[in-house]
Amino acid sequence: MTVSIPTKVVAEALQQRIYVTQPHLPPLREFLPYLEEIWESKTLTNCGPFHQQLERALCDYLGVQHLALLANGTLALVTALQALRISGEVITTPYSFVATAHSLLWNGLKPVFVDVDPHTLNLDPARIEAAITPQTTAIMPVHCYGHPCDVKAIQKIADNYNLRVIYDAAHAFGVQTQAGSVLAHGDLSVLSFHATKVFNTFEGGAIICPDAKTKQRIDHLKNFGFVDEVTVVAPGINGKMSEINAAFGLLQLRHIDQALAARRKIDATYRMMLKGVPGIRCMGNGGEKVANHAYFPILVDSGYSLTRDALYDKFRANNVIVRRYFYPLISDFPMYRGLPSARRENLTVATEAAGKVLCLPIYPSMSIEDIERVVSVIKKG
Ligand code: T4K
Repeated sequence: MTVSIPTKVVAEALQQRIYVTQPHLPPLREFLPYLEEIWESKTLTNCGPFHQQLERALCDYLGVQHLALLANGTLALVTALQALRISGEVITTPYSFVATAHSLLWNGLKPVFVDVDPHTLNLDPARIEAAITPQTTAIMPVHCYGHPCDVKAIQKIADNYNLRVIYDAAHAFGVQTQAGSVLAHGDLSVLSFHATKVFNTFEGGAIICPDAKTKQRIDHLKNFGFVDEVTVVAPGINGKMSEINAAFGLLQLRHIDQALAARRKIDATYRMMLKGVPGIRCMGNGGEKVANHAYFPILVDSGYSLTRDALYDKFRANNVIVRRYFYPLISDFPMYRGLPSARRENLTVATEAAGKVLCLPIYPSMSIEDIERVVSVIKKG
């Protein structure tokens, strides 16, 4: 017996998967000379020449004074908190990747969740003061999707209450406001160079710091606390970036402007194609002068023909792997939901956004045909 499968079903199954992102990879042949140099020198790690070169090159590219490379963004967050000797309670956002709050738990700190602003989905400064207690020592906001936080308002509160500010800037590589690099705000900013990020070193991260002394402390902390062969000043971790990752970062820097330009074009194309689709809202710019288009979040409102989750399932059925960044909220995960600040009624804006958001695919090599395929799933409803 022959079973006939409708041609439409076959065609859909044969369509290539489109993922929410794909890492930007320069031509392999361009990486080989770096590898030859590593093979020649036999320096594989421990802050070797490529590591040092990348730190300098990133300072120049990003327009910041001091930068310490780390093995990934999570270790960079954990180390940043240690570098400033943060204790007690830290005010943070529930609307982020779970690593933001995990970095606090790894340091024995208590996260205090505060709701987000409905436009930027970043920590709402108007709600921070009410969450401050005598135990509060710091604020950890996130420049979510690379959209800048209200850095001025946050700094004002921090100054008034003598709090430190550590920005989780994992999404904010290259973002600039009118005042220059968004990474220059607060006491420290932390970047991620994970494979899924705008600038990737396979795995990697960095801490941006304002002075050489803090950078030196971070450099000690990421190397077990060693200052010299016989002196250990803190219970540091092994957080060093390897020479292979650093070399790859140097190569990536040669291609980054091209990659950012490609993202800009895709962002503009989506906005043009999705204009006027009822119930679909593209998240606006967060006031940045130079954006990095790290993500393309849309909000699925009640005016759309499907719920957010039904649209998510429909995408999957069409081999388009969109993601619900950031659902569930961090405050809903088991290790956080018992905290008083994790109550849903305390986080209504974040809860609503987590129920509406879908991040559409965006990456430099995305073709116009792929963009059209993504948009057609939405338009078919
Ligand atoms: N703070 C914030 C605000 C963050 O967003 C993150 C990381 C951190 C801190 C911590 O930084 P790191 O310690 O990671 O440096 C991904 C990433 O793993 C994570 O780095 C990122 N945030 C988060 C938002 O997204 P998943 O679980 O969504 O990743 P995954 O493996 O599902 O990848 C998404 C898609 O990307 C895949 O469907 C296909 C594509 N992909 C992924 C990888 C890893 C590739 O094509 N190649 C790859 O190698 O978390």
